[in-house]
Amino acid sequence: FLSNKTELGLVAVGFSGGQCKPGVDAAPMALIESGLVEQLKDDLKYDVHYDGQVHAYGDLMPKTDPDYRGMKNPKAVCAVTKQLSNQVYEHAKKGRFVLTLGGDHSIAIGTISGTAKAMHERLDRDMAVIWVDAHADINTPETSDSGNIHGMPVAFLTGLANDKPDAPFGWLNDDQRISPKKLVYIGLRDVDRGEKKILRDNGIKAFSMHDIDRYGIGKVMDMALGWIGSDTPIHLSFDIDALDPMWAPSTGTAVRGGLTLREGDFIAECVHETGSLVALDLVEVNPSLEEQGAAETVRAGVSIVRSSLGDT
Ligand code: NNH
Ligand code: MN
Ligand code: MN
Ligand code: MN
Repeated sequence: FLSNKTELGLVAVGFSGGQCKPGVDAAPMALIESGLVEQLKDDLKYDVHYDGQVHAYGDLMPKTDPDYRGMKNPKAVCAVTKQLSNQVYEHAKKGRFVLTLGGDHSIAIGTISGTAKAMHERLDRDMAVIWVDAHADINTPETSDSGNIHGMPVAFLTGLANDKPDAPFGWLNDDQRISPKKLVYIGLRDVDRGEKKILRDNGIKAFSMHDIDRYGIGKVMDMALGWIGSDTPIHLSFDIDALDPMWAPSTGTAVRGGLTLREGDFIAECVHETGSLVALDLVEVNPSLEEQGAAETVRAGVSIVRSSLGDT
């Protein structure tokens, strides 16, 4: 009921300005070169709408980009996410499932705002977001220690880091935002002090690795999907660093004690089975880090995508 299941819009985003390590912009090409698009077409029978490009948004890059409220590259991230939001929206409003290959996690400001707007328009419904990550990415510019915007996208998307209309991300309208009540985290294990307070103060649902150890991934998925409820469109934003570095070593901020690849695939399969999944982001694969592990990390990324799209 939510999207025409055979139609898929693919957006490849070669952007790394939400953090400081180069190389994450090369992930879309690595994923595509490993045969992902053919697999979506031939094995999973999707009608793939892809413009054949990895977008680097070179024309949008500002000449100078001084820090603003401690944020690094604010103008660049703002311009890229605004443009990406429209690209994703154009696919989603046609009823296509939207697959976005990042890039660092700052791009979720673009992808989620794009699908949220399309779901508001098409279905008059608030969309839910499942954020699978070692990190909560809900720092405000003021609580962030790093200034890296990839640690802040959820704060902007929920409106918790309210911004003035003329400031970066002032372009986000209410219909492009999500409710903190419709947000669920899975896989957390490296959450900053300020973020913990934000999660607590706003009653945000979060399943940490501790919860997964205690209940098992099956029960956690039942609880996560139960919280969201049926008949709600879901956007899955999957940071590859949610997986243990054993499975995904090539990522900017690897944290030990993470999900097995099988648990990651299981999460994706369960969300697919709801029939409510409307979009997937796969982010933070960085093939230039831990080069011996790059192929393994790309394979893990492909596996998560396939599982999200109905491969069993
Ligand atoms: N919380 C830290 C920050 O705000 C790290 C975020 N890094 C990530 N997030 N990779 O997924 O900078
Ligand atoms: Mn078509
Ligand atoms: Mn992240
Ligand atoms: Mn992360």
